[in-house]
Amino acid sequence: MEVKIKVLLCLTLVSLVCCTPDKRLVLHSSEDMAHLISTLESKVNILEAEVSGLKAIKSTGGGTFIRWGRTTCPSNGTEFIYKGYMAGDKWNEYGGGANNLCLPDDPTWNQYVDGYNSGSTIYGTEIELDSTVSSKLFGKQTVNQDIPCAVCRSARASHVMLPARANCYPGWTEEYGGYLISSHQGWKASSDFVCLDSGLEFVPHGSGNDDDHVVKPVEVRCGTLGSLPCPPFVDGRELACVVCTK
Ligand SMILES: [Ca+2]
Ligand SMILES: [Ca+2]
Ligand SMILES: [Ca+2]
Repeated sequence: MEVKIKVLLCLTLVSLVCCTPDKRLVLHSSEDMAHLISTLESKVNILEAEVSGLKAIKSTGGGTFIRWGRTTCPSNGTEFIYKGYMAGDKWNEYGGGANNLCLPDDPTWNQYVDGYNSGSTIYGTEIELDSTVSSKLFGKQTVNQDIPCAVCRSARASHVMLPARANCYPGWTEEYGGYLISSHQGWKASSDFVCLDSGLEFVPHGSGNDDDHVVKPVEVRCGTLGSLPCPPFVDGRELACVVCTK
């Protein structure tokens, strides 16, 4: 079948080359025709190789995202890379990084000096929230539970976390949804706004009140209490979020 396609393509090209009025080519013998077909076949082979290369690039493309609060990746063709622990700054300390990290549960090391040597510090994360809010958002009590995370790869190259949305815009695929979280405004440590999965899992044995890196659901302030408009926002309402890919 492939050979037939090549021959048909060659003949088509021959007819184009031979019969275009302003580029008329006179073939004197069957050898001329054979040479032309051979040349065109070589060009087709080169083009096929280029197409294969482009297909390979496409198949190895894609994007990554962190699924906060879960140890697995969505079962929609998404690839699992690793799982671990949500980590960040201690809630009552200045400095450090303002972003959350997903530390793998199988760390490896370069050179090191055991014992604290006045470096920057990083801690595991727990969530604190009103018990009524916890029941409403997650369907269970989550106070002081430590939060896991998973890093996932989607063949869909673009990803976006939509704050204040419970669903993706048309044409996008939902990876997971939940609630926006960050640190509390009264604390020294900052924490970036990330999307915590509503099907929150807990780190085993993490229910203790560790008070290290701590996050809370984000409640929007609007109207007379802020510069955001009410509507569309509702003052004090917990913001949903969703991670979408395309
Ligand atoms: Ca805890
Ligand atoms: Ca706590
Ligand atoms: Ca509220």
